[in-house]
Amino acid sequence: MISVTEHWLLVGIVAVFIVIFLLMLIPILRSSFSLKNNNSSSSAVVLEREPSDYIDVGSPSRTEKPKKETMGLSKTQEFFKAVLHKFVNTADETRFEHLEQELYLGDLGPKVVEHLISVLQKLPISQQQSLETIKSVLARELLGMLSGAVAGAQVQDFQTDGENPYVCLVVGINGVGKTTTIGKLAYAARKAGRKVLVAAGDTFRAAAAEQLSVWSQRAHVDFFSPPQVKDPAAVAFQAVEKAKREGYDYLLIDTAGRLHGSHNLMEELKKIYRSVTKALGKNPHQVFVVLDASGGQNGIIQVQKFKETIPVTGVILTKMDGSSKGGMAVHIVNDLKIPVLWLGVGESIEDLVPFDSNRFVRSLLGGVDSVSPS
Ligand SMILES: Nc1nc2c(ncn2[C@@H]2O[C@H](COP(=O)(O)OP(=O)(O)O)[C@@H](O)[C@H]2O)c(=O)[nH]1
Ligand SMILES: [Mg+2]
Repeated sequence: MISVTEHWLLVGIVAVFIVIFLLMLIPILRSSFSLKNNNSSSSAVVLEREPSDYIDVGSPSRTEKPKKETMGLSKTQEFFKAVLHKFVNTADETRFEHLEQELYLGDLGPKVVEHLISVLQKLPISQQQSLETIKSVLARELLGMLSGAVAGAQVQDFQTDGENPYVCLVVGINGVGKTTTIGKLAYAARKAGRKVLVAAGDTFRAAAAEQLSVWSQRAHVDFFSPPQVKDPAAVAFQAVEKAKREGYDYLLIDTAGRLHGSHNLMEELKKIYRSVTKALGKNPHQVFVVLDASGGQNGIIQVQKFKETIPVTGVILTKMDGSSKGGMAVHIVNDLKIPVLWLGVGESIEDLVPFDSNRFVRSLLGGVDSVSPS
């Protein structure tokens, strides 16, 4: 039997243990509570991020780095890999016919495909069956074709050659990614040290200016959209005047993109072009056509139409991340003699990669040991 004193002593010791145990639980409970809170407000946190946070703190694009390394070409790479494997492993006489048909599906365009087939046919049979030889011969030929219209490095680096404001018109049909691409370009140009202005020349859709305004905030650049002005040519004119007056280095003008078949759109673009020329005292420095890479051959027709209307200086291929039609870039450069300048590889502000023919060809072919000399 224990005495009353001993009984109370035991109760006291148990009570002390309970208190210590509870004190140890507090930090654990606290951290799990705050974790829950963070989770519930994570979308708000993302919206309020500074652009620099997109690089440094767990941004979506950081986790998608390989996409940038392959220039968004992983789907295109898979396609070409399967085609070439099949070719080198088939002894059948019809394999060139099959290869030709499959390369057409790769959206390289008929001229490019015919040339590649004729070069491969001239190789000795033993070399036709070596995947490495085939890849290095194709790499040499594709690089040659991509040198037909070289993307100016100074354009990709946002150099203005002392031409301020450096004015870029961004055109393309609806939904290809013009506004998104302007956001990405503005962000990259600002990071390159330029003072950037973006102008809402798409007055056709009410939400278009708002969308560009959001991108300008994300990119931390200035936004221009004069209220009540419905004529896109007048917006462009006033934007150039503002850029001149306020010492902007870089002006990006968004435009509407109703169907390219629409006569009105092309007339409107001509008018915008003339308007910029008038305000600037010379032609705009760049006219970028934005193309959705998943559109394949249809995109080639679009570029041709725009080229007939205004002097196009470069193409930006978007949505490469979801497309196996990266071969389009070769078609554009080789046949239309227009450089491909950037590739859009996703929906976030950093998902824009400067086009580089060496990296492009290596990614397309899934790596090349050496480029065979001609
Ligand atoms: N996956 C992906 N989506 C893109 C890319 N560029 C644009 N988009 C999406 O394409 C859609 C249309 O873009 P928007 O800029 O409004 O096109 P616009 O009508 O030509 O101005 C939007 O949902 C964008 O997020 C890209 O490179 N990759
Ligand atoms: Mg738009």
